[in-house]
Amino acid sequence: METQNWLIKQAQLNPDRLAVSDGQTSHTFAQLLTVVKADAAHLAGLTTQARVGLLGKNNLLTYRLALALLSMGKTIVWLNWRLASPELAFQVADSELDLVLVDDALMRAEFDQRYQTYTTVLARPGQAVELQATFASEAIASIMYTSGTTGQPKGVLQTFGNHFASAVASSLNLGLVANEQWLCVTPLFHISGFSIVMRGLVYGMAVRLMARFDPVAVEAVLCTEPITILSAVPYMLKQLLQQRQRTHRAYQPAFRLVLLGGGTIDQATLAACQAAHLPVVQCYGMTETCSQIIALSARDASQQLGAVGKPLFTTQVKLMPTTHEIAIKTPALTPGYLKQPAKFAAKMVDGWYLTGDIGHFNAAGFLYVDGRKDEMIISGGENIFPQEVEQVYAAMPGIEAVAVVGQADATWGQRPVAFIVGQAQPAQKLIDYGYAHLAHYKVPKEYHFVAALPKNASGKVQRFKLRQQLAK
Ligand code: S0N
Ligand code: MG
Ligand code: MG
Repeated sequence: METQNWLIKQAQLNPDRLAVSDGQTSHTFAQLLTVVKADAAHLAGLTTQARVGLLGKNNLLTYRLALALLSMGKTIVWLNWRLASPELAFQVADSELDLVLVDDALMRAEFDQRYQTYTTVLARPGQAVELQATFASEAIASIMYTSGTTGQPKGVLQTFGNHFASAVASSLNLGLVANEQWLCVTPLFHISGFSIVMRGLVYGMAVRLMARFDPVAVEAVLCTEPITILSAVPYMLKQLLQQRQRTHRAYQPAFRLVLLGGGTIDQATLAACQAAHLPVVQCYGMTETCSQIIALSARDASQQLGAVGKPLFTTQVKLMPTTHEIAIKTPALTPGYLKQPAKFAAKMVDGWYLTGDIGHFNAAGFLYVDGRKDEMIISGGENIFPQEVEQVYAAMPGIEAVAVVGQADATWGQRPVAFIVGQAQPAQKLIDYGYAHLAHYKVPKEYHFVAALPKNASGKVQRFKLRQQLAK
C-alpha cells in the first residue's frame, strides 16, 4: 500500500487546523508544510545515506526536522540523548550514519564531523528539493535501538505501515474527538513519544510538545491549555498525582485521559488516581510494535484497575503453553532488527512474536502483565538489561565478576543493584566509571561486595538468590 505523504495530505485536508505547538510557537498543517519544505531545502545534499540520526529534545525544531527527513525519504534513527557517548557511537556505527542532526544544547565535545547542530545545518543555503509525494507502507520510517539479553543493542525497524496500523488501532479504541490535542512529554526518541507525532499526522491532530518532564509545568499546561490526552509512564503519573494532591487544581474540561504505558504500576496509585479524578487508561506495547497493541477502553479503565486491557482491534494475543509468555500478531509489528535477522527470527514462533513478558487473562478477557521472562529492569520507563551493565563493569580493573539485579524502588519502579566479586572500591568510583560508559539511569547506585556469586550446577548466576538477598 502507498499513501500520500501524510504531511502534504493534512495540509490539503485540514490546512487551517492546529498541527503542533510548543506553548509559544504553533503551526497549522498548511504552515507546517511550508516550514518543513524550507527545512528540507537546508538539509538537501548533506548526505546520500538512506538513514539520518536525530539527537534532540521534544521541541519544535526536532519535530520539524523529523518531518523534513521523512518527507525527503530518509529513515530517522532516533538517538536517546541520555546515552553515554560510547553507547551513541555504537548505534551510529551500527546504522552506518554519516549524518546526525544534534539539538544545539546536546552537542558534545567528543562528537566528530558526522554530528551537526541544528543551527549549523539550518544556516546552510537552501537548495530546491522535491518532497516525497508518497509514503510506501513497507518503507522504513524510523529506527529505535533496544538492548537485549546479549548486551548488544539492536535497531528496531518501524515502517510507515507499522505506524499507520498503530495509529488506527489506537483511535478505534480511544476514539477521536474534535480538537484532539495530545501532550507529548515522553521522549520523541521512544515510541511512546514518536507515536504521538505519527498519530497527529494520520488523524490531523494537534501535538503539544514539552521538552522536559516537570510535574509543576505539566500540571500548568493541563490546567490552562485544551489538552485532551497525555501519554505517561508510571513515574510521571505518580508525580502528577502527588502534584494534584498538593494543589487540587482542575485540568481543563477538554482533558480526557492519561494513556499509561511503559511499565507496571501498583494498584494503590491507580486507586488514588481514581479518587483524585485523574482518569488513567492503561496500555501495553513496545518499540517492536510501534507503541500500544493492548489497551483498556476509557469505559473499562475504572473497573479493571491493574489490567493492561484487551488486544486492540488488529492485535491477536495468545499465551505460550507452560511459560505463559505473551505472544502477539499485529500489523504494527516490526519487520525485524537492522542487519540482525537471526535475532528477530529467534523471537518468532509460527508467526507469533514472543514479547518476553509473562501474563494472564482474567475471566472477563482482560490481560495482566505479571513479569518478565528475562532479567530486564524498568526504571522510570527506561529498559535496562543487566547483561549490558555487567559487560561494562566486567571490564573494570579490580572486578572479577559482577551480577546486576533489579530492586523495587518507590520513585523509579525498579533500580539496578550490583553484586561484585573483587577488590572493594568506593561506590562513587564505581558510579563514575559507569557514567563514562552508560546512560546514568543504567548505572547501579548500590554495590554489594561478595565472596562469590551464587551459581547453579551449570555455572549460571542465580539472580533470583541475589534478589532474595536484597528483599531480606
Ligand atoms: C521519567 C523521566 C522523565 C525522568 O527524567 P527527568 O525527570 O527529566 O530526569 P532529569 O531531570 O533529566 O535527571 C534527574 C536524575 O534522574 C536520572 N534519571 C532520569 N531518568 C531516569 C530513569 N528513567 N531512571 C533512573 N534515573 C533516571 C538522571 O540521570 C539524573 O540523575 P544524574 O544527575 O545522576 O544523571 C525520563 O526518564 C523519561 O522520560 N522516561 C520515560 C521514557 C519513556 O517514555 N519510556 C517508554 C518506553 N516504552 C515505549 O515507548 C513503549 C510503550 C509505549 O509506547 C507507551 C508508553 C507510555 C505511554 C503510551 C505509550 C503508547 O503505547 O502510546
Ligand atoms: Mg530557513
Ligand atoms: Mg527532573
